[in-house]
Amino acid sequence: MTLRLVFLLLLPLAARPSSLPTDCSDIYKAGSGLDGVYTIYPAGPTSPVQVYCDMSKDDSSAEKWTVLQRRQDGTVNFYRKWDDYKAGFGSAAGEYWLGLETMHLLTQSKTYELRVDMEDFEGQKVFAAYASFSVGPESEGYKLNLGSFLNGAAGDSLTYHNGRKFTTIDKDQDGHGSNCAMSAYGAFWYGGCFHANPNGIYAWGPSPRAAGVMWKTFKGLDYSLKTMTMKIRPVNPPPQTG
Ligand SMILES: [Ca+2]
Repeated sequence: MTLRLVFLLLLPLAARPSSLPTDCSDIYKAGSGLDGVYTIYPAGPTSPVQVYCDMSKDDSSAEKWTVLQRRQDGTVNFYRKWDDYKAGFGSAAGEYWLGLETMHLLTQSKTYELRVDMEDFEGQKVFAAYASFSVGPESEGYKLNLGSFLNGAAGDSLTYHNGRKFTTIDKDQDGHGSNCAMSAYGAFWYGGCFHANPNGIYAWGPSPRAAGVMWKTFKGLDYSLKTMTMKIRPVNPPPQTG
């Protein structure tokens, strides 16, 4: 085999890592237009992660949604410890949490906007949209960096959590004297404690103990929602900074 032939055979292999999809938008642009479970590589070829892609045919944007978190039927237990919230859990085909480390890696390379979709048990569907979303490194407690509230009938229950570190039942980084993950039966970027509790216990509607899947500006803090989904897509072009 000539050196020239070896080079030509190796070239596609060498080029492959840079073309691995980092998010659902990459997958869509590579030709896969159907909603469903795909594998993304937020930090190169050694970091495959299964994720649900919302390719939203109903909007004209060329950028598509990568689902970070989804509640819909209570089949997955979200009352978990730090290691699970760091690594991710559940099934990309159903309820899941993508994982803080993956969220951090994913949001380093592009600027993403966030949309939170939710529905109550009476069939009312609303959302809340934010200009940007990223998660800091573990050394900074996986701090939430959230842009301004854009729109959505759900109202803004997430700005309260901007700049907070992530808290679980076994890692208290909140701004409360006790542990909000314990009192809210969840895990989140708690302050003292929350306006939104997407990872709370699945409680089928009225939940007077303020421990359910909640969004204060939509149904208050005594109602656990039927569904909640957090998803991100690249902002194109990225907003001006400075
Ligand atoms: Ca605390």
